[in-house]
Amino acid sequence: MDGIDTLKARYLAAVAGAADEAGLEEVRVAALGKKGEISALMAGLGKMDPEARKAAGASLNALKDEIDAALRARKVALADAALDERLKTEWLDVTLPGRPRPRGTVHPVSQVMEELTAIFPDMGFSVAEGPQVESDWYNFDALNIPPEHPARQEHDTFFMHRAPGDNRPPHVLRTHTSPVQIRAMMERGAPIRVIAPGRVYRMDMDQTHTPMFHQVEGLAIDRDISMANLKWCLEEFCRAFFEVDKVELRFRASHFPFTEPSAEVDIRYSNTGGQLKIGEGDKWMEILGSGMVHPKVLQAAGVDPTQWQGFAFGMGIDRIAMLKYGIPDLRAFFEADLRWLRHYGFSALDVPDLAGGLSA
Ligand code: 2NL
Repeated sequence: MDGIDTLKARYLAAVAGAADEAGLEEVRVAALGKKGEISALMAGLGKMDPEARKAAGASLNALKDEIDAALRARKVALADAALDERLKTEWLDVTLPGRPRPRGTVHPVSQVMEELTAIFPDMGFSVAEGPQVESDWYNFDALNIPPEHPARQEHDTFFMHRAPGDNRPPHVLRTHTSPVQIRAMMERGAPIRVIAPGRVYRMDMDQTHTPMFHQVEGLAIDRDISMANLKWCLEEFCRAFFEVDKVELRFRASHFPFTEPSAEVDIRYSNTGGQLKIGEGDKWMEILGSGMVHPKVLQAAGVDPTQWQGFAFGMGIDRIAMLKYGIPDLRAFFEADLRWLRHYGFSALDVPDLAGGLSA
């Protein structure tokens, strides 16, 4: 048997040399475990005579305590070292500036869509949607647009391709959202109050036109709806939309196949050093087209024109979004990115050439 001092030196060295907790546990089991070396020595005490047992027992106990203490200390040291190692690799400089995250914004057209679909429903209108590919009946015939009308020419409207021998009725990309309102009348009958916002398509591309744009149309049919109701409704809308107390609208006689009489509607505004103000000043800007729904249109939609009448209007959304949010140029919607949208985001009504450009 090794002397106590030899044992002690061996186990303390083993403890000091243990590389991790598992190694440390091996040392513990070898020395102090049930079948460990020191435990075996302790078991042997019983066979000694009392004098020798006393001396050996005391020194074995002291050895056991010392190894035990060394194991605990080494365990703490290993845990500290492991933590130090982690802190070396996982440190965080809390003084660094934050990483910029890309910010999104709601597109002005989407924003205006949301505004429209809040304002009109406040006046009792529901919101309707419909297909963007329409039969030429819904897009044209039902709206009293005759076959020879220029809008029905191949170069103004996108016609769907038909294979030779395919005799289904022609379909087009809708040129306005009117067909949505025709469908609503056919499905729901009169009385009805509905708006139809959405994408529309025309073969047009220049500084102020794009082949796809957005429109909102409105329709109110009842027993005795008049142009007076139309005027009030549009004034209420403009007040809410442009966020001004007073608006003034001017109705100019016009012509659309689907309304009779028809009127284009202008809004009063001023332009002081490029700052546009709605509701004051001596300038007029066209914002929409409107009229009393033509009896033939009611008839086509299954509504009896001897019993019902009403108004309809149509308005370009891109245009009024540009006006409200001070965006001078359609290119901001297409070529541009968030920098443009952010730049123009909320600088409303402050662009010099917008009105002139729009009504041209
Ligand atoms: C414009 C003119 C207008 C309508 C759209 C309409 C719809 C039905 C019946 C009758 Cl279902 N009319 N819509 C009426 C007048 C004018 O739009 O210049 N829009 C930008």
